[in-house]
This record gives sequence, C-alpha cells and structure tokens, in this order.
Amino acid sequence: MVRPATMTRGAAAAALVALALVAVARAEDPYHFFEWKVTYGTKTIMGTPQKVILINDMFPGPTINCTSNNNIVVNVFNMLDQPLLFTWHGIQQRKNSWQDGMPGTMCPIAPGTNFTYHWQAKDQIGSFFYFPSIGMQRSAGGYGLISVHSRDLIPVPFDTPADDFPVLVGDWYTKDHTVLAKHLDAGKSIGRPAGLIINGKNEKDASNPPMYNVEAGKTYRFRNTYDSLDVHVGQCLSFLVTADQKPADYFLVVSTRFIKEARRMVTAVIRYKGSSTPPSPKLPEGPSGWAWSINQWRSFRWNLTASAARPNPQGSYHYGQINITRTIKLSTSRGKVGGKDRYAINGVSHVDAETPLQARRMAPNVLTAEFRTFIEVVFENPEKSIDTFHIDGYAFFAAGMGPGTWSPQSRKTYNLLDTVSRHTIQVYPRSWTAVMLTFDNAGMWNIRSNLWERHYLGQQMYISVVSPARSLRDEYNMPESSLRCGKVVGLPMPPSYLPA
Ligand SMILES: [Cu+2]
Repeated sequence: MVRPATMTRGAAAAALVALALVAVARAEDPYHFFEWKVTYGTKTIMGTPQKVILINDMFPGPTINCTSNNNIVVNVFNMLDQPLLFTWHGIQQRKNSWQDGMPGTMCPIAPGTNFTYHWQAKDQIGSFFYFPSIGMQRSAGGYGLISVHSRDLIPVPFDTPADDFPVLVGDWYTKDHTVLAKHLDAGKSIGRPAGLIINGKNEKDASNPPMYNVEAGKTYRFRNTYDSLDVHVGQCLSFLVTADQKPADYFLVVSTRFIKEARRMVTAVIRYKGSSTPPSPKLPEGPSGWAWSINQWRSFRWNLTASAARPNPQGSYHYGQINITRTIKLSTSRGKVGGKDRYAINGVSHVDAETPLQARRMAPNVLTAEFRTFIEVVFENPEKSIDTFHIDGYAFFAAGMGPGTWSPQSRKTYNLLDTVSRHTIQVYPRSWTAVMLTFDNAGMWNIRSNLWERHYLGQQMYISVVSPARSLRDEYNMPESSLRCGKVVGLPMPPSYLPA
C-alpha cells in the first residue's frame, strides 16, 4: 500500500476511514469458533478440594480474544447436572438480546445438551468477562475473560503495550454452589467468602511461579475485572503499567474495601526479567475511606482531545446536551418474605419465571422503555453497604453520585461533559448514582445488582425496549436455533421482523 509522505494527520484519518468502509463492504467480519465442554471438576483453591465448574478442564475458562466487530460462535456442551447459561458481561449484543444469556432472555441449556451462541463484539473495545448466570454457579467458577482489541485502523492514545495481562479477581467460597443456593433459599446468609483469588489462583499459587513477567523499561496493559484501583464488583478496567522500577520481583496486591470484616487480600508476583530479588514482604497500605473512592471515580474522564476509538453508545459524545425524556428511579431495599431475606428494586423482588420474559414480553417485574428515548436512570441505595449495578445491552454515562436521596436539584452536580461510559456502576451506601443513556438497543435486558447474593435474592429486573417499526434494522429475529422452554414449548416462532 502506498502511503503519501506529506499527508496531514487529518487527511490520513479520512483516508483510513474510507479504507475501513471499503473493507466492511467487501467482507463479513471475521469469525472465531469455540467449543466449550462445561463440567464439574475438583480443584484445591483455598486449601481443601472442592467441586468447581470447568470449561475445557480450565478455571478460569478460556479467554475469548477478538477484535471489534468480530463474530463469536461458542458451542456450549452442558455436562453439569443443572441447567446452564452464559452471559457476556459488558458485551452490548446490539439488536441481539437473544444471545444475552440471562434467564429472562433465554431458555437454559439442559443438562447433557448443547447450544451454540452467536454474537458480535459490535463497535466495542476493552475487557469484559463471561460467567454462568443461573443460580449461584458463578461462585464455583465457569467464568473467563473477553478481550476485545481495537482494530488496527483505529488509533488508541498509547503505544502498543509490550504485553497484555489478565487480572480476573473474584471472591472465593469453599462451599459448593448448590449449598450456597440452599443457604439463601433457607433464608440464611452465605456469609463472607473464604478469600480472594486472581485468575483462579490463591496467593501462594499466584506467586510461584510469578504470574506476570515484565522487562524493565517496557509498558504493559493489565486487563482487570473487579476491585483494586477501586474497581467495583462487576466492573472492568484495563490499565497501563510501566516497568520503571529497579528490576526485581514485586507484588500486585488486590484487597477488599468497604466491608466490615477484616480485609481480604490476595497477591500475585510480577517478575522483572532477570530478577533474583524476592518481593518485599511489606505491602503498601491501601487507601481508606469513601471520599478517596468517590474522588477517584470523579477523576476518570474522557480525554476529549485524543483522537481515538471510544465507545459511542449514544450516537453522540454530547450526552450532556440531550434532553432527558424520562427519569427512572430504581430504589433498592431489603426485607423479609415468609421470614426469609429478600432484596428488591422498587419493592419488587424478582423471581425467574419458567419461561423467559422475552417470550412473554410483559410481566410485573419488567419496565418498558420507549425505543430511542434518552433516559436518566437513578439508582438509590439506602443500605449500609455498597452496591453495584449493571445494565445489559448498554453502556451508559454515569453523570453523578451523591449522598442521601436523589432530587431534581441533584442534577446541578452532574458531570455533563466528560464522564466515562461504562456498563457497571457503583452506588455508595445511603447514596444515589445517576446514569444517562439512549435506549436504542431493542430487546429484553437484565438490570442487576452484581452482588450475587442480592441478585439471587431478587435484586434484579428487566427492561423491555421495543422498536415500534418491527424492523430488522432495529432488532434481529429470534434465531431458529433458540431453545424453547416453559409456556412457549410447541408454539410457533414470534412473527418475523421485516427488512428496513
Ligand atoms: Cu451485560
């Protein structure tokens, strides 16, 4: 390819855009095929052998490594003794909630059967993860990283890192996931986890051999899902680390924050090439207090001057200039039903139905949003502990956070210029968080607490976004291969959408 030497930066960008359009017109985006055998296995993660969920004998499961717009095909063989679904946390599933893998959107894959997911990482870059969405299976593993790289043609505002490291952090319970579910069903708490793990490993195993190997002077990208840089439960971040210290071994430390009990902590070793110096056993003090955390959140801003790929969930970066057509307040609560703990949103504690809501379209625990309206969603958390919320199918702009209850006056404190768009947001104790988004992705989408105990006990709901045009431009048809369950068994497929 000839590249004129005198081209200005702007012209080069224009030329690249033209090239990209040609490429799209010529060929379908590349496909990646995966075959996953999901089984139980025995692993010793916190000292005692226990039953874990493995994918192709691995925990964490295989990484899905792809590039924006790639098509992903995953044939899942469920060899567990329970129904199974995978959800792709943070993947927006444009027009395609049929593949979102929550019990309200899909029928489960029955034990001993298989199902093939088809989805596209449409217009997204970043780190995401998948996990089994039914019951408490997530606590037994079955999760893994989804790494969506930016296309070569689209610039990012940093040099290509020397390497890319996953940091998948999770709570770990030594009890079986079915036992945890039984505890919750009986109205008991599952208590605090036994500890934290990084990439499926406890501290000892994450250090020997070292988990991350670096060379002095180089910069590395860490793909992180969970809590460290104050990454809240269910959040994903990737961050750059320059190996600018004296070549030696160092600890990467992950510790919990904002829980009453003693901190849970896990470390992994980062080894500089050629190092023979063990890591210093003296770990740095972590930050403390809410204010630090909120301030750090405020410091996450878009670099509005960088020419770079960025999520564009609204078809406009100027989210602060769009008129809000509706405010949806979602207040969480905790209460007893039949003497047992339940969690709720706006007083409704969600229970999964035998038939996905997708098939029924309307149910009392489903909110309806008008297609393409720009909506402000306010999460209120009156509890004493922090919560985090995720909206499937979307990324949103977290415009504001504050103490107490939200009022229209609270809008004066919003960042309407350069907050980052994300799929999961924290709500501090006795506080609110307001997010803004255009409901332009038709389908049935789960809104959930990422605290899985609360999620299991009803702190989740669905939002139904229907395109009145009934056009394939707005939503794909229900795939012929969709599993059927409950009330829709034997019924014909819903009427097809028509080409635009
Ligand atoms: Cu999601």
